Amino acid sequence: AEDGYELWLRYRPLADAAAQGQRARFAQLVAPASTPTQRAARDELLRGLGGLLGAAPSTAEAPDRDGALLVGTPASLPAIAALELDLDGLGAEGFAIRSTRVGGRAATVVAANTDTGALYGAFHLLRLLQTGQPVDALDIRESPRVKLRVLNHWDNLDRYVERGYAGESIWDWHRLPDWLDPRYTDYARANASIGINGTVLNNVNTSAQALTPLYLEKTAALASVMRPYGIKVYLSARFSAPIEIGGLPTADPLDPAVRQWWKDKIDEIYRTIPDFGGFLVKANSEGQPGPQDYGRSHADGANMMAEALAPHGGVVMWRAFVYSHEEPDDRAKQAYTEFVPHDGVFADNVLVQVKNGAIDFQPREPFHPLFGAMPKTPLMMEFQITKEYLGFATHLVYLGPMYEEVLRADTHARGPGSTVAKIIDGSLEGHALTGMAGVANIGVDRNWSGSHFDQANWYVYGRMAWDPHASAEAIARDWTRMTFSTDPDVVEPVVSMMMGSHQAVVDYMTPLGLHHLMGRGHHYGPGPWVEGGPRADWTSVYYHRADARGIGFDRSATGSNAVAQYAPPVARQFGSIDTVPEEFLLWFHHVPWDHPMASGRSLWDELVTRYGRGVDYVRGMRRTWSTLEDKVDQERHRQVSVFLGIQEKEAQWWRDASIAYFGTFSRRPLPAGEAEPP
Ligand code: GCW
Repeated sequence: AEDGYELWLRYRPLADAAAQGQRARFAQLVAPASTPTQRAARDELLRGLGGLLGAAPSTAEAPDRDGALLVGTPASLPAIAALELDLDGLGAEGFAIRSTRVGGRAATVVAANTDTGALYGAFHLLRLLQTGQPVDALDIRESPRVKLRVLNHWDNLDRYVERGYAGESIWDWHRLPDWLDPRYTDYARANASIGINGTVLNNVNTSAQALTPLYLEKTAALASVMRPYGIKVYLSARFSAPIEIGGLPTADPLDPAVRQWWKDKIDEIYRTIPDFGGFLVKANSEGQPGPQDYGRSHADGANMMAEALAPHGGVVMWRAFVYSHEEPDDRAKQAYTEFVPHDGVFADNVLVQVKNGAIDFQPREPFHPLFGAMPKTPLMMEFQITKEYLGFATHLVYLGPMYEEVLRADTHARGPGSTVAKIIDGSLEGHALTGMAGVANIGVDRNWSGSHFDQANWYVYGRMAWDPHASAEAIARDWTRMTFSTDPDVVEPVVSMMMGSHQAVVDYMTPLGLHHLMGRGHHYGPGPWVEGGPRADWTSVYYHRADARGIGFDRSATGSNAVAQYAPPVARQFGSIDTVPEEFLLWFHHVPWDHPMASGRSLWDELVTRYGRGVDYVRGMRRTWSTLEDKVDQERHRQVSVFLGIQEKEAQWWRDASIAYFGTFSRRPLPAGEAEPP
């Protein structure tokens, strides 16, 4: 059934003519299979080539005919050693793919320095075939530009997934460690196919239970499934674990007994899981315990763990998504205020993990001011793949353009061209330890992500973690070809739907720099009127500040001055109402309703127009998708159609509710052609 379970690894037969030629080119597979990773590569090629070409290649120890495919390392395969390829510079995870001749016969070679590199090369070759690229004269060298490419599961041990819209957690803790669900292997294959090499199994809001021996056994079992695919497991660590499971009276990071407890715990973890990746920590944020509970700093907390992890090669990923118990003057400023003073103080194996957006994964945020402001500390990007603020799993929103926009943003930290991507890949400040995290959208749903199109967000995240300079559109094209069809009459309309879908959701939810206007708590649907409750920054009115004069959060010098956290050229650009890009206008300024916009319309008219434009885009996607009825299998076509119907209703809901509410402040009529909300 076309239920989406196979993700982008469907390996449906290529069109006949193409398959004929490729079958001869890949008639014989020469790939060692004496390690688990080698077997994973060989099995994937047999499965993939068998599916795509209609017949799996024969296997042999050494090439003895035209059309051999050699896969391995100089150490694992003598025929590859004999080619004396230049594999320098490919590192431990890169690969080369070459069309060449071996013993006078035509051959294709996938070569790497390690088994994992060869596995990545195997997936790359399969992708070329799946996407219909020419494979007759290959000369490819690829290696990842980011070292730690990690999924963050916000999965609780009882299988509830925080902000998860694809069913329960895939980690079946109750049946672990004995029962290894085959889904774990498919998860590892999918991740390896896009280069993801780490997974944090449990939620950042975690219980200390995850660090008890019982759960370490279960984690070790999962690690054994991930290992052949080059994936390390990590755990979120609760800062107060020494109290909760260690029986100590304190978790003060400068207390010797606490330090000893973490050292012993970490030694125990590595006895159980020798290649354990390390810890992810959410501390002193949203009520989680942390070093500040003892008057210590984030660096004190992170370094304590880092010191114990270092001898084992583990890292600490310390989150910068922090906000305090006290109400802020501007929550957007807090991470910078708390972290910048510690630049240079963090241990070598600490990365600070910074969310995409100083507020919180909004449909659109300007890049986080920490990027560029902590040159001595490796900063990780934390993207959210699950769509907490973007319509959950029913709205079709391709996040590639959003990731790309942020990665290409110029921090000016070292002059023009200091993009966020260059901070993430370490090239700007010369960091070797680099990373990107994506909050997973994976659950037990048959299609893994809750909708077919949300698989694309998992996919593009992985591809951009491998190469933060990659193009969202090129990746969308690959994904569409692998997932739906290589027919250009499918690919072009689907890619074009995807590419405009992010701007559309921004338009119908939070246009022109508005943010955090979703319903309180669940974050689904409009709630710009939300006020009251325990703290100001848990309301919407805090963020939009609409009044009779205008709308928007003044973060310029006349307001919270959050703009001053950016490098001077950026601060100047964002800080002036005349130069700030319109998409961030209301993020940085409180703007009069009559303010003239680039379109010639007033701010109010522009706002209404944007809301309407977002709804129209969704209608357009419905029309486009309906033309593909004969070109996409019925099962998937139908679900996407129904979901687009939900999205249209809800885009309209967003528009009407927002305009009706903001109109009570603007007291202006709707511009001509924009109907009254019902
Ligand atoms: O976006 C908010 C979410 C919380 C989440 C928190 C965080 C894991 O609403 O559910 O908690 O961010 O990132 O820590």
